[in-house]
Amino acid sequence: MDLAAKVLKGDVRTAARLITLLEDESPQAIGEIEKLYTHTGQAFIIGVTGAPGVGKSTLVDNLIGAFRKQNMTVGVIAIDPTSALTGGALLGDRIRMQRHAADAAVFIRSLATRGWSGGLAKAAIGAVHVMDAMGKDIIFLETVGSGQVEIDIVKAADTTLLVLAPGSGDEIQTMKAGILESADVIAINKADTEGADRLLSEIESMFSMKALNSNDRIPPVVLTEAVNDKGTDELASALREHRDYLKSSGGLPLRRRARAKLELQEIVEGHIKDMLYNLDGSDFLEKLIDELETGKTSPHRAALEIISRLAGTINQGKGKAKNGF
Ligand SMILES: Nc1nc2c(ncn2[C@@H]2O[C@H](COP(=O)(O)OP(=O)(O)OP(=O)(O)O)[C@@H](O)[C@H]2O)c(=O)[nH]1
Ligand SMILES: [Mg+2]
Repeated sequence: MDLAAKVLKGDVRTAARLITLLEDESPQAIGEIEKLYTHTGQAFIIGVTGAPGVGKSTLVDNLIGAFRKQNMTVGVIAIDPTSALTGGALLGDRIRMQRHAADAAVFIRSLATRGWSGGLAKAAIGAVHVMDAMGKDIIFLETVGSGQVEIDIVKAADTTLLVLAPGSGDEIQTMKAGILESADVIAINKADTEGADRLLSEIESMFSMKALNSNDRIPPVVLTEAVNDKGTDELASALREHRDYLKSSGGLPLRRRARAKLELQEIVEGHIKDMLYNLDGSDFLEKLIDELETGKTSPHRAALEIISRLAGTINQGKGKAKNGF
């Protein structure tokens, strides 16, 4: 039996293996994900983002408990952007979510890519497909909201949960632009610590000013104490309400379209990067560089020549990238 067929039957070990192949950007993974693609689209995907250490994993662990009480099956993909540098797995996240490790209906996976940062988004979306095809009802995608790639990943979710915590001073100011705007639900975690109320009123006044200028939906803000499992049910309800809102407002297909677009862009970029990489050191490229040096061509003209050459390669069917998909 192929990997995809086993994943469709819910086989966790095979799913884990397929995600490893995705991380390694293995060509075998391409075919398997292709077979799974038509079986996806059922899961509800929740992106969880926020600064390092605000309590994302502890909150997700609590939310798993809340959704399991309703008999929903859950997948978790925890992404660590730093692991792309160290190549290491994210032990911290798995330890925080240990409570559900023995539950067969819960599948938790940390993700690290070793290649260029774009590979991270590609592997993350691939891992979502795997968990979706396995039949998980809810999929959490946890990522630190620091770089553009991580923000893109979270934007590709159905619902984005932004986690804030008091204590980091200019928390809101330092949030990467775009994150606050893409939040559908906000949790102010570590409500047991100094400054949570102040953070709450800052956020509320910010959104009430915004509300005067637009008809946008104001995200609900929930106070949580993840270490004490407090506020979990309220947070789970806020997430469910957003899902219902997306369904009733027609916003869900738009989000899914945005996700399909992101995935498509990642794939195209992957192919093009592979082709450029293959050109490196070739006579064609060296000759162009010679011409640049001697002023026979301009960078813009040389770039267009490269592009038309790549297009020609694709037409001849030689452009099949080794790793891209
Ligand atoms: N006081 C307090 N500490 C908390 C709370 N929630 C989480 N913590 C602690 O904050 C630390 C970080 O928690 P994590 O859940 O790992 O945070 P994270 O956002 O997933 O961290 P990264 O994945 O490393 O970005 C841990 O030591 C938690 O025990 C809370 O509600 N109150
Ligand atoms: Mg974490």
